[in-house]
Amino acid sequence: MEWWKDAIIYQIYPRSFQDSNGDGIGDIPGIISRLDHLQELGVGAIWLSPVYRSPNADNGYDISDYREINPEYGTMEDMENLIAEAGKRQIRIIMDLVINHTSTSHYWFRQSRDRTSGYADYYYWRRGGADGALPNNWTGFFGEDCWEFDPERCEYYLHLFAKSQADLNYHNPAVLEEVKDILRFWLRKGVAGFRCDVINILWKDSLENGKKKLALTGSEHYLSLEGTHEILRQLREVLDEYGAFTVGETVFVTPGQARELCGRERKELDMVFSFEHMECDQFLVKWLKRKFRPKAFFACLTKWQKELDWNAIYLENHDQPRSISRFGSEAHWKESGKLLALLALTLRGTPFLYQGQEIGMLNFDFDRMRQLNDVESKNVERVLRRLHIPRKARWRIISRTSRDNARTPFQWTGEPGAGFTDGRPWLGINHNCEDINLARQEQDPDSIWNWYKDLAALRNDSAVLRRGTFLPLETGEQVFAYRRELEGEGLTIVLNFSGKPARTAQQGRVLRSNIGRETFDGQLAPWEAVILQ
Ligand code: ISL
Ligand code: CA
Repeated sequence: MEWWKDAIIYQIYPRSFQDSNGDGIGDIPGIISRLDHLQELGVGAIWLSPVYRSPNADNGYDISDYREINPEYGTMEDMENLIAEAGKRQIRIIMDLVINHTSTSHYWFRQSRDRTSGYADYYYWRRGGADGALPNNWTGFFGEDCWEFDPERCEYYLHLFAKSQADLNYHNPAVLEEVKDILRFWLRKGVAGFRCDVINILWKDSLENGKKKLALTGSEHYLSLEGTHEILRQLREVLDEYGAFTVGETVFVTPGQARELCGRERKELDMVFSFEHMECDQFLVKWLKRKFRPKAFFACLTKWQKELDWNAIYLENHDQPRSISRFGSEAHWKESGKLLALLALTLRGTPFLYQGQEIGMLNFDFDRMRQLNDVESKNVERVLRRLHIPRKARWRIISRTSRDNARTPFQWTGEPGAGFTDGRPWLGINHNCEDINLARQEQDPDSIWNWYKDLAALRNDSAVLRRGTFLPLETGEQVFAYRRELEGEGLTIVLNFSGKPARTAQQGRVLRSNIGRETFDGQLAPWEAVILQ
């Protein structure tokens, strides 16, 4: 029961994981060829970012057919093979469920342009104002307006993300029935569950103007509303027929809202990805970075550990810059990478590791816009240009926040193509690939990769780490210490988030140390991380 409390889950961004046919694009046969890597790491499930048919305006988060595989990634047979091959290794497959919006190339949307079709109300269509004004003043997630005029229907449609991602209208019950069918389709194929994209914004209570804000004007009309809870409970009935698991990506949730979305008794989601700890290095909006303050980060993690019984633990995903570049130190690459690994694998909750994290991949080393692919980065660039922000400043903002930081191809080897492809990769490979790659780290017993494997095995073997309670011990300027306890046994974790040495009051016998220490006297080296018994 509740296998997902014991498993480590690994996120694959298929486009960048492993190419098998030299077209420079990662694919499903490529993933199958790397399952042994995941088994070696000790993961119990894979969350696959979208592999459905899609025109790729947002790399698969704009779906044009939920029952087909994107031909760039392979065939349905490949997908079935993946489920079977992963199964042989006791690895479950979790699909990405993107149901807030579809691509405007989806059949539903194309039909929806015709008011007399059965699909007329599948999306939010509205007339604009007489003076050419948009239907309301909402602003979207990618930093621009969220209404687009469709000349065929002569109305605007709502899109909270890119303009080819039209929001589905859940006021129309037919939409939810369609989604239930999609769930059944995939569950019958043997997937274990879903990661539900921006799932707490499904229900829009009205399309009235919102209170003006720096970002996301209008969000009070759709963030975590009762209508969404009702939808989730209905979906849960279908999921329960198959014993399926869900993790919701829930934007801007408070712990209280998160409890309402994933409390056991609520019968909605199993757990949620919250964002607060990802906001510790930003100012008001994600594009404005400020210095990372470890103390605020510790306080935030502690708060969520205390307020939720079970968290989805993550430091990286396909939308976030790499964690070493952000919370650690590229100068202390190995130590800080290992420290972050220790954090990710010892908090209470289900750890989600993102591809490349296990070898300490860093942010991209691009130097101009043209090298980027991310639709969000491109939109933001346009907005900044409109605001007359000079080029250098624009690049500074975008390069630190771009989602492409996490999307460069996986660095399997130090060869050209990084072992990812024989062809031209769809997105540039980081030049540090000669130093940071799996092949090299496999040879080095002291590598980040071997450390991840070791910690994953430790967690998989340790009931204390998997199920123990969380007790905060220290949340200092640079030291974070906490204890995990279960049935009289306990482990203490001490982390020094700084290039400077530190002292801690914690004591114990060293079970793991990222600098190979054997005994501990309370002195911490720069970026030192230990587990004490
Ligand atoms: O991190 C963010 C943007 O950089 C968030 O605002 C993000 O857009 C939000 O978390 C929603 O993300 C999800 O839905 C998007 C898709 O682009 C992201 O990749 C996905 O994770 C729209 O489907
Ligand atoms: Ca390919």
